[in-house]
Amino acid sequence: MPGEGGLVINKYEGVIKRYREFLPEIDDRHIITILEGNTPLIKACNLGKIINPVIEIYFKYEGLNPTGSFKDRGMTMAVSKAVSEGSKAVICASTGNTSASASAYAARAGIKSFVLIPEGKIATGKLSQALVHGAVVMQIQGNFDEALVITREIAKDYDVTLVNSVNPFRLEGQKTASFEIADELGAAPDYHILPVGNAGNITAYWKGYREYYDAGKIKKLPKMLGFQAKGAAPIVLNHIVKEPHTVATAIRIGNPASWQKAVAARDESGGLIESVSDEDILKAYALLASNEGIFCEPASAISLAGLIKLNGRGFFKKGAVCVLTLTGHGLKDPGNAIKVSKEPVVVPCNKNSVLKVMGLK
Ligand code: AN7
Repeated sequence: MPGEGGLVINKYEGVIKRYREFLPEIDDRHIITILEGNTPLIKACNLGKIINPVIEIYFKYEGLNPTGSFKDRGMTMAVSKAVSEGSKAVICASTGNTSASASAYAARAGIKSFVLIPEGKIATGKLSQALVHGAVVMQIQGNFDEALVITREIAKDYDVTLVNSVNPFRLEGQKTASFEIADELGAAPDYHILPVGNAGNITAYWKGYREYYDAGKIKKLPKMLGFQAKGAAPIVLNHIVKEPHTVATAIRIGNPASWQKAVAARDESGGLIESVSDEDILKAYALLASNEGIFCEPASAISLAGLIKLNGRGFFKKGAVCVLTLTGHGLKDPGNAIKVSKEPVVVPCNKNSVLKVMGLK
């Protein structure tokens, strides 16, 4: 399309239009998009030296989606489908990001949103998003898993569309992240590393890679490496965790809805799902922000914590290409950033005092 001055502008119209041939059919007039997707794949430039100089590390920075997380890729598809079917309301249970995304896309579509979140256990930024987008926000006196049960029952019996990742359109949209990575690298990575909470995203990524492989767009498949927090690691432990706990509230989930699909992604790809301690999650979180200038939320930093863990036992061969999904933006959870950082210095209001702190006097 020619823009001003004859410049050719490639107009980006969101993930549905970009990857339409791989997605469920939807009429143009029903597409609800906030131009999600098209997020950068950023090559690590300093962490290699610190962690392992002979592997390639890339970050798929999903925090740069419109509501600050990967959920937007799935939400554009789920809400567009809901609208095309005449739905007037959506509902979800959420550890935070799904509620932020659902309420934003519902606002865009001009329909209602109802969100159930665990009381006191979601990051401030995410709560503010659901509220400002006009959702009816219900703080449940229970955890995510319990809220999801209630949500599923209501969606079954009433005229509201469930937009958790048990809605298959969510995973359809989310798989577009694999397409973007493969398009950009010209191949699949050797390893794809990501957090596992309700286990929708690992399922979606694996589906995306497989579909690209079947279409002949990539010649090999990656191994999927998923990570759960130690206190919320049902797949690793192979049993439901009744009272999950972790500083990474986004993945504080004890009974993932896509449990079996995540296990299939792990096994079919020849990958693994392991756990990492909160302490190591926070270390990776600070390491990433202070060495690469990339700010993600704690749950996202588990990708890097996982890579560091595996690297410590010599897991990666020379030249291995690793893509890490950074699922959500750091600004969603400023409290944790402040906790892991040095306190700001209080300085009297004069130049000399400032110079002293700067080490220049
Ligand atoms: C930043 O928002 O489950 O394994 O309700 O917000 O696909 O669940 C969030 C999950 C990783 C885990 N990183 O993805 C919700 C919710 C971030 C997240 C996950 C979530 P899944």
